[in-house]
Amino acid sequence: MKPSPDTCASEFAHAMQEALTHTPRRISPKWFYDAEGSRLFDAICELPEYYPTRTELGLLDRNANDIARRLGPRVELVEFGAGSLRKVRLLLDALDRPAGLLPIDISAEHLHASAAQLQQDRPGLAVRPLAADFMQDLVLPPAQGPRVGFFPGSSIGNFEPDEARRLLQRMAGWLDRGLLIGVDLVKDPDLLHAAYNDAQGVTARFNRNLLARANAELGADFELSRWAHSAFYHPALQRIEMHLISRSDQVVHLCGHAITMAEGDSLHTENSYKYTVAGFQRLARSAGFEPETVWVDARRWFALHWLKPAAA
Ligand code: AVI
Repeated sequence: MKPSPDTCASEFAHAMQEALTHTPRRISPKWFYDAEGSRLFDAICELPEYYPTRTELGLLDRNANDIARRLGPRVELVEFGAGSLRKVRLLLDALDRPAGLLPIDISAEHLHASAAQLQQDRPGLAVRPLAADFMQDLVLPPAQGPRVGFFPGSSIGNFEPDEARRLLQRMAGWLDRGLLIGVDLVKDPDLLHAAYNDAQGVTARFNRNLLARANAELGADFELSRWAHSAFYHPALQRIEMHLISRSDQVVHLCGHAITMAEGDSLHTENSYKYTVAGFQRLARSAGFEPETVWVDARRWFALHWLKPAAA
């Protein structure tokens, strides 16, 4: 497919060109999430090795009443990176007369499908989906009740700590009641390694989907079989790094550019930071929140933090 000048002027085209022509080669993980990427991420959440989703769902389920009491009555929930809306259903079941739900996600198609399904299941709830990148300027519609943020899945770990602080600061400005946020904990590197190198290769497909998306949307000619998935834990930085490694010398064409990659060259596609409870509380404090309660599973794999806005 020959790319049109329009597609080559898109933000994604710009991000891919920048990533491939600068060293170190690096791109934001937000570009994983086209419709197929969102579907693959949902499949990752079902994998036996990928413990965060199940562990967080267990925490929400076991502590739903306690959580609901702390969040308070008639709140409007704002879910960041909403995806399939599976987790927020548990919260909605426990909350006292929730005033509404504002799910925000970058993947419009996936968001609208999940929101329509939820609206059908809960006709009395005001569900107002917002397809947006909450890292960019975002204007929320007028609130329908005290606002509580819900940011599950440890998606905060996909931001660099400085970016994470800035994002939390912005959230503190939007949320008058507080933020419930899921954060993956520092743990045995073998468990982390397995979670990002699953036996069925779904994470590898998710990683390579970035290239498939560039082929489909930008007319690029990545040969997927010539790119290896690599994910490893960096203990000093407390993060999983995900890369795509060129398996051979090759030339890739993207929007009029011929880009040369040597065997072994890497495109860094994602970081997934892990935090201790105290480490995350420090970050939250530096962003204008006061950590209140934290729920942790018995194996200490995952934490759910309830953060209140710090008193002015
Ligand atoms: C969305 N995010 C929290 C996932 C994570 O674990 O960092 C994305 C992911 N990447 C590979 N597997 C899952």
